[in-house]
Amino acid sequence: MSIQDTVSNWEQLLEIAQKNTSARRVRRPGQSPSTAPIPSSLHKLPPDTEPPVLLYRDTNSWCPFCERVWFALEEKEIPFATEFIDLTNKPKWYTDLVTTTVVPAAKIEGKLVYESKDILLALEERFGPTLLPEDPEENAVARQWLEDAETNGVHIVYKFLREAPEDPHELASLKAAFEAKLDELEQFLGKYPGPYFLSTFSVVDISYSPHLDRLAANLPVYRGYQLKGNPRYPRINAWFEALKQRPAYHRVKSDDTTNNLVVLRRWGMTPIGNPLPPDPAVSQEIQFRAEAAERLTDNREVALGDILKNSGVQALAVNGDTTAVKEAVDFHLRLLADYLMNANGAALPWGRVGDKDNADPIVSAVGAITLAYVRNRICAPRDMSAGAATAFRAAADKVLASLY
Ligand SMILES: N[C@@H](CCC(=O)N[C@@H](CS)C(=O)NCC(=O)O)C(=O)O
Repeated sequence: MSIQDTVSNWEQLLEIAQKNTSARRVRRPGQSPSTAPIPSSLHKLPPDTEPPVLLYRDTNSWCPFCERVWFALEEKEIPFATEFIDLTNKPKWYTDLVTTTVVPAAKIEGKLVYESKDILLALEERFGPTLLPEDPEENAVARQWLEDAETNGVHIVYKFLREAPEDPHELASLKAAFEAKLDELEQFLGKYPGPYFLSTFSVVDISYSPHLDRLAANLPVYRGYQLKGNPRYPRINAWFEALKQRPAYHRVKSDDTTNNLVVLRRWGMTPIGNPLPPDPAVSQEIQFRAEAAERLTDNREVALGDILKNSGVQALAVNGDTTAVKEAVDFHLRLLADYLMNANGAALPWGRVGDKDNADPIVSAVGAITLAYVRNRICAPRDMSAGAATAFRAAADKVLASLY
């Protein structure tokens, strides 16, 4: 029996994975990103009808402002289409269309709107259920807090993360300004009953969520500062917990590892902790494992091409023949999908792969590169949901540990 036969084939893997998850994405051959989520309410549209909203957002799903709009569309269950804009090479038609040239922008029943706050308000005007309080006084507070979220979210809160003054006094004063802002958010959260900013979930929660999520992931790793579990911010922590109850949030949110790698890649910041921290609660839930396996299996051609092109693995080709390298990459991807589907829990039930004493060192090396590469490359929610990405990375680590 060849080592290839020790693992399920792709067809078997796709079948079992799809039985265990309802998550589906559309493939986008030759495009980036190579898959796209299907809005949860698209099925509500009569056949051959254009969705009422077209959202322009970034290709990598890294943009917190795009996340706001996506979150509102999912919360309000508005069917929408997405056009991805590559921010490293913006198409001329986009910069001609949107004068600020940034994302997000949206066409709402054909009318162009940009600036995330204005898009949220435009969606409120046109579609229910409302995410603004009906009580006039509370409504006025909501609109003011929405304005505040612009400055709090970006200019003040991110300064402590991004600016790294040499002078410790300057850093201390950035930290003090940051803490004062969070203290103010604590106060806001205490104004109305319940865990949200207002008496019900609203656009204010939506506006803060992408920024506070990113900060909660980044600050421990880049500034040694904990937001989650910090007794100074009990209401912010209760608010994080309340968000977790919302299905729309899970569809659009990222995970801590993605958020930390983005900071490293985009801003070149120096981590003082591991930017790939173990995720606090590695999900063993079968639907997340199945979603991860289904994504990998369905999109394996693109994953294989990406690994061959960008991971450096081709350097292991003997005499320039890449056939064996390709086979070994494919095999290890299958091993990963198989582990996600068939091995639950801590141990690899099928033990170490093949006969260790006679293992081909190049095959093992290709496997190690493949697994390390995909673990760092996967990006939520661009490629799969945050829960699935967490399960994916944990599985990649486990399979990697079984190679040598
Ligand atoms: N105030 C804007 C900010 C949008 C924004 O900064 N978008 C960034 C991505 S996170 C962007 O498009 N950057 C590309 C660029 O500046 O060229 C909003 O709320 O919509």
